Amino acid sequence: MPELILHGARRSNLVRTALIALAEKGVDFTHDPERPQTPEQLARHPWGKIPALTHGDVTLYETVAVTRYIDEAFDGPALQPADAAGRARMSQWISVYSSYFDPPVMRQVVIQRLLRDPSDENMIAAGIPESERSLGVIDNALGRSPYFVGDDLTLADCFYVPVVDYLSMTPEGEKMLAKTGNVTAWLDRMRSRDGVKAVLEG
Ligand SMILES: N[C@@H](CCC(=O)N[C@@H](CS)C(=O)NCC(=O)O)C(=O)O
Repeated sequence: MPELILHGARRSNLVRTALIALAEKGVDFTHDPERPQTPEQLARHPWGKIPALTHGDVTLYETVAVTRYIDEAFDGPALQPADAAGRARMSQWISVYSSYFDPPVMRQVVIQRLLRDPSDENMIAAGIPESERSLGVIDNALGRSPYFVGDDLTLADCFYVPVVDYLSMTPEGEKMLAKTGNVTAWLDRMRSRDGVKAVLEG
């Protein structure tokens, strides 16, 4: 079996998504903590972003492709629902994540508050209404089932948890999460899983 390598610094929320999928699946891999935009990463990803994955002659970028490969190419617990409706709902939540959740929550609030010095206060303030709206939508969904799609963790949960975990470390996030009890209960549920915990605390 060729060596499976995940490329990308663990500070990235999307690298964390892939690391959680690997941990939940129980797959052996090597972690290459590559930074974005290096010549090596540009050779794997045309936009130089992280994560990317290599496995023998397979090279993949885009987290949705990377995580689907992790789930489908290796033995271990299934990270995607078995039925068509469940798989479609999982895809819906991953698409919602990319289109409506990550841009305001991660890019505008979390990155500015936790990683930029000085933070762009205007960008944070502008990101709060859409962050609240997106959190409200996922709060409703997580009031109906313990995970995004039913009773079991799927790839959808792996996308959201690194961002919600980071958000909880910001004062803005603390206030928003105080109003979304289903999201905070889900975050506790996720943090209690060995695979998730190892990545978030690693
Ligand atoms: N659509 C890509 C987004 C990847 C992405 O934006 N990764 C961020 C880290 S979370 C990154 O590489 N940022 C650095 C850069 O844009 O140069 C995916 O799903 O993998």
